[in-house]
Amino acid sequence: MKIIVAGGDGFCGWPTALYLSKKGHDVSIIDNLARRQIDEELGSNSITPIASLEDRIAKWKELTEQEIRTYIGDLQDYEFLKHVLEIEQPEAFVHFAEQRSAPYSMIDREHAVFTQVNNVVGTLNVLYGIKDIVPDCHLIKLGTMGEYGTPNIPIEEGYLEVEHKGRKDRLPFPKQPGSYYHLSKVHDSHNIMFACRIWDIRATDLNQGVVYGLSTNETEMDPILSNRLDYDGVFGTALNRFIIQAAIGHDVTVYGKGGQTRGFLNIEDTVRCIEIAAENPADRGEFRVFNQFTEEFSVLELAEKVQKVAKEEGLDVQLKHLENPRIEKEEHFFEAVNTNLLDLGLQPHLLTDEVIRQILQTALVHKERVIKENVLPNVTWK
Ligand code: NAD
Ligand code: USQ
Repeated sequence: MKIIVAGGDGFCGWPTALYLSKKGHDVSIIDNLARRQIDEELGSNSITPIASLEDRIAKWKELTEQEIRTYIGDLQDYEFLKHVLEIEQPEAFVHFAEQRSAPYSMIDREHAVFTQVNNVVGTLNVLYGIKDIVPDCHLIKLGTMGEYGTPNIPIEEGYLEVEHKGRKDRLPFPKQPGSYYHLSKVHDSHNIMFACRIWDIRATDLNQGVVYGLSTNETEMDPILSNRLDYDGVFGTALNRFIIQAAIGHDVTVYGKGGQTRGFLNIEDTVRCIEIAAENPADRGEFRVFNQFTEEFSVLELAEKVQKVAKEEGLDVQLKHLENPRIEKEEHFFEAVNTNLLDLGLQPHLLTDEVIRQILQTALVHKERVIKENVLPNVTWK
């Protein structure tokens, strides 16, 4: 299958591009390298050293004889995007290429505007590009579980059967996101749903939970293929960040009470979920929603798991409840349906102590690279 992976230089996109290429798909990457520039803006880095995209691609070709073509450019630039779609004629367009940090979007007005313009305009351009150039192409769009927020009822996959004043309908599940970043995903979902309805586009919105881990079989083939692993207060996400904190002897930073519960999945399942979506495309005109996570944990549960494994490795790690820099519920009901991907064959890699140990070992190898001043959160919602 001809597949474009937009955002293919990023944390989820890079391992996905390699996995799909290994599976024999004809893969090309679009990326404007914005994430590498944001590292410079924030004075931050990935704890794992990451090679340039050029070197990554050359190494992949050397090891596997598979070619991944790259297009360096911005999805907001419609002429650029049109050019790529005309050349590639993709059957699937996997769209990871967005600003994905909630704290980054909450730094100030400029960062909120950047996040929403980058994400919403990029996705609108992809929708127009599919309509005008490759109308049969399947859009596989990365959304987020955070679109739903934390309602006091079980979260369904995209839609809710509602009975109101004696009438029934299947309506989009209510959205109560918790940052300008998460809101950008809601705006995307609405735009995609509308485009499916008016232009007969086929789309799958993958409402992904928090991703942990960093390696897949492909990224482990050579250090040049290593994936990025974020730990700072802006881009580091709950479990990965806690493990790196444990590796450098930092307190594990539980925000507030730590009862915040989210869906989580291993990066090895992210790549497989994309493959499943690509191999089972949505119908023309269908806006399909899958909740892409495998397990639910509270932040405090994760912190305790990390503390336990770190202790077994001889590391004395303390948990610290920091004043929560975000505005969010710290004790709440959370139960979400995730059966669509399982029904299509996803076999989850669950979170075991061994998985935590492996990430911890990688973090210990590179712990000298951590910039300690970046570990505590410095962006607040207030
Ligand atoms: P990332 O920042 O590591 O990767 C995103 C990539 O997209 C980067 O390489 C960046 O340079 C590129 N990009 C951003 N804007 C672009 C634009 N306008 N044009 C071209 N390229 C652009 O992020 P990630 O963690 O790999 O996340 C990928 C996607 O998955 C995002 O849409 C994110 O919202 C979603 N997601 C991530 C997680 C997670 O835990 N990491 C969880 C749920 C959903
Ligand atoms: N948290 C802590 N301590 C920390 C970091 C986070 O307690 O040191 C808490 C947060 O307050 C929040 C929860 O952990 O309650 C999750 O935060 P996170 O930073 O791990 O994840 P989030 O900001 O929601 O964003 C990440 C990705 C984003 C993706 C989202 C999936 O950056 O791209 O969309 O996970 S989800 O959370 O399901 O919406």
